[in-house]
Amino acid sequence: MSNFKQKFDEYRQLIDKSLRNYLDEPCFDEKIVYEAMAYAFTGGGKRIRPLLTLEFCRLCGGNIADALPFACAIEMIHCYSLVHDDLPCMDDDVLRRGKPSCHIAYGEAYALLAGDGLLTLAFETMLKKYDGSAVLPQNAARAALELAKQAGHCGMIGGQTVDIASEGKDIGLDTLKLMHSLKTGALISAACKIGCIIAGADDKKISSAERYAKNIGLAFQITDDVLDAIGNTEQLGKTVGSDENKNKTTFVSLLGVEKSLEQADKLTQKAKGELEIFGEDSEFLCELADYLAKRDK
Ligand code: GRG
Repeated sequence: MSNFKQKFDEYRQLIDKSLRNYLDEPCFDEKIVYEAMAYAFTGGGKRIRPLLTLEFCRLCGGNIADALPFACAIEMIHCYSLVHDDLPCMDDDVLRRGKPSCHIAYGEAYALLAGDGLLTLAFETMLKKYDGSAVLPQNAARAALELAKQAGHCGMIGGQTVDIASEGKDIGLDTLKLMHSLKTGALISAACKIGCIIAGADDKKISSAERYAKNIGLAFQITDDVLDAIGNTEQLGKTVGSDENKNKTTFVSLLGVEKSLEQADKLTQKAKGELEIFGEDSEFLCELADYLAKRDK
């Protein structure tokens, strides 16, 4: 096993365990939304966003334990977005992470509430006081503000809005890039920047982390489009071919598979260039950029 794979798996295990711990026991007998929230956490997510937060924090000299609540908050928001995205009024998908989507398992109303519950739990988790935490209150507030902005109507929700407004229309590459920079890129940006913020890094490092995020975010989405076009449902744990079935404009429909992969590669190289400021210790993030562009799930 290469070092990369080992570190990736260690981070994932830490994140999986911590997510569970941040979800306190339900405060009354009716546990269904609590269970739906726990369900939405589990089932083989790659945990890319929280992993980025932890690694950027470490690279900037911070303590991983201090970044953990923030990393998990980002994953909670990601999980909520997947639950809501799968609802019949959105993408109407029945399979997520190899399991029935949350609304298939718990019904639409509870899935909606579970998504809302995860969104609010994210802010509770970031703003709670943890024994021994060395995070400065101003850095915690800055991180929470960053996540609120990137997840909101000028970020991820904005991307989803562009997506819905584009349905049934022929959109060009610029609109497609805008949509994905918001829908996928905003949360990835938040993840990278927040890792730096928690470690108290300077603005130069935060800006480099943001540019790294923008490039891997777009490469990640291009790969997602390619996987939807030529991947396999079992491997991916979600329905493939859904973009074509829904007549969606994608990088593959505009550029074809080969050119899309070339673009993903260029963006990955650019992302890696942004790591120079972090020194030689940034090898893991270099390999992560490659992994994201070449992944098969
Ligand atoms: C709030 C309804 C609503 C939507 C927000 C982010 C988003 C917009 C919707 C989620 C669905 C989606 C396909 C987004 C594109 C980004 C993407 C490829 C998400 C999947 O992320 P991975 O591959 O998933 O990191 P895992 O399962 O590994 O966590």
